[in-house]
Amino acid sequence: MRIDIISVQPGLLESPFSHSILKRAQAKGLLDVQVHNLRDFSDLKHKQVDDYQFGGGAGMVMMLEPVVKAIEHLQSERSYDEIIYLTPDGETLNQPIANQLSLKGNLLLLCGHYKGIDERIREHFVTREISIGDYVLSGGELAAAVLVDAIGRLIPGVLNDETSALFDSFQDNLLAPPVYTRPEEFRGWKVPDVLLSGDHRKIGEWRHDKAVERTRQRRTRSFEMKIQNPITKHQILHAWMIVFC
Ligand code: 6GU
Repeated sequence: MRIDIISVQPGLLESPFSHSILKRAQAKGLLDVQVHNLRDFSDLKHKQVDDYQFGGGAGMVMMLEPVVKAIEHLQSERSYDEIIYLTPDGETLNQPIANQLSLKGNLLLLCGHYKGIDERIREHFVTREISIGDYVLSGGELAAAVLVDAIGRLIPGVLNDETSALFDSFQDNLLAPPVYTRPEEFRGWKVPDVLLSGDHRKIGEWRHDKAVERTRQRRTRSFEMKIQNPITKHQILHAWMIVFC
């Protein structure tokens, strides 16, 4: 998968993709992330990319021309499955969206800044608008990093144990169950016996029950809808059996 990112703050995107899983994904040739400085596409003397908004009011708007130039330059090199504008008023990112985008070939991400981009870019180029939550960041870069991480780890071959993404929180509409590692006891705090029992069916059931309990406690509003899917429990148990038995 290839992801191009257009940004006025490319420095903010220097390190998020150079560590751990995303670094490995790129080293393996499964993911290629390229960041482009919007200022390189400005024809103005001081590489200006923002301007006052028509109608007045505080706050600058990202100019049409440099953004169009950047998009069309990239489009001349490859075609994009989606041109995604990162903006607080976009649809809120969730696991199904990340799953869907991880199946694409080429993505172009456009990071918003200031008051946002000229509306005509949204009308004529942008195919999808994504937010990472209902709070305001100073720019779309950190949101783009979040999106690339959520997508990148889902590309087949990126995670060591390909099945592990299947068991993430949200993939089965449930939050993840608690996890433990050594030592078995610390300051008298013990690891639940069932996890040490070696009985994988019981462990699977315990994990499912804990996941349900956690989802009920922490996602009360959406819980009823999620747990009403009667095949979920069966599917999860089945998946655990495949992995461990
Ligand atoms: Cl995508 N951009 C900005 N500026 N703020 C955000 C966001 C995006 N998502 C949540 N808050």
